[in-house]
Amino acid sequence: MDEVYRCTGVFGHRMVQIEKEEPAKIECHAKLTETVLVGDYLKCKEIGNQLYATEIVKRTNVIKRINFSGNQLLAANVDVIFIVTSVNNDFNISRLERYYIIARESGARICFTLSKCDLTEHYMEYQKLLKKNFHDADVVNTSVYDSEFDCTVLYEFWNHDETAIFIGSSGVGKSSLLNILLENYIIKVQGIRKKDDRGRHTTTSRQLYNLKDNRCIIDTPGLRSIGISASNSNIETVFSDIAELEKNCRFSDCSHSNEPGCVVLHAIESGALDEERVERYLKLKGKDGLRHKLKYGKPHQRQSAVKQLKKRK
Ligand SMILES: Nc1nc2c(ncn2[C@@H]2O[C@H](COP(=O)(O)OP(=O)(O)OP(=O)(O)O)[C@@H](O)[C@H]2O)c(=O)[nH]1
Ligand SMILES: [Mg+2]
Ligand SMILES: [Zn+2]
Repeated sequence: MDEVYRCTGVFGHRMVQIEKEEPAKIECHAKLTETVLVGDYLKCKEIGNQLYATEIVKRTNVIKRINFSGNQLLAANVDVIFIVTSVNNDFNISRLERYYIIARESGARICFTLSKCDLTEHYMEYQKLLKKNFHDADVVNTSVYDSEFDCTVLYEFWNHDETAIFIGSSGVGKSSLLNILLENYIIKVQGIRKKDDRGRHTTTSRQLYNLKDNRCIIDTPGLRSIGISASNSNIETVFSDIAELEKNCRFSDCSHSNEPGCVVLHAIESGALDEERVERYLKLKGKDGLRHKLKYGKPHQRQSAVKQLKKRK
């Protein structure tokens, strides 16, 4: 008879870890041709004293990005996505927009997790920046080194019996947060680079952990690239103000370069739209950037809000 087990780790192509009384590594049966993901529920069968994964139970959702070889599926059956970002030099709105777009596509609930809030007294400004860029987003402040920031605040977004996942660049402190939730320092963490606060890709594979209250959490390695299809409708969700505005350009296929009646250029020139945001929007849509198009050439050296904030510490 088939038994169903959760996949907690994937090793190479055919070997998966499942959650029995003890974690166990088993092979995929030849008839299972689809790639197994962390978080999958697997039908397993005993054949000649050996347990094999034979089938993947229908997934409720998947998280995916595009990489050089096409769609890459990262995890399955996830209820809550914590997009982790630290309040230091590694804070990068463009990267967060990409994480947010892939997170939204999965249909899971999303919560931005500002990590390392012990590092700056301006952490609320980082929170404001996130709320400004991601309208209705939930944002929490955490630190594993300062008890003023209680990391169990994450439980407000994540119910019993649900699966959550940490995504975010290398070094933002995903595994450190998980060690706190596990109340056990079992996951390796490593210092970040001094010059730019980037991580060292310490976690190298996705792994699902069980917390004692029946919540599950998947730790992931920081992604080196977050590819998104230019037709992903969540681009318009993140940049809804620009997407709305450009409908009023005189030409429906306006490239916002030098067309008469371009409301996007007008909004940039009047200061109503942030030029860097428009650049990021066009880039995600696979279009040429604005920089070389603007009538007044390269914009004056206005510093972005993020740059100003980083300088303040
Ligand atoms: N100041 C401060 N440092 C932290 C905090 N959380 C993590 N760190 C440090 O940040 C560094 C990276 O932490 P990790 O937990 O390994 O980061 P990660 O996101 O898992 O990184 P990858 O596994 O490479 O994706 C370590 O030196 C941690 O001690 C925090 O709340 N405050
Ligand atoms: Mg890690
Ligand atoms: Zn236009």
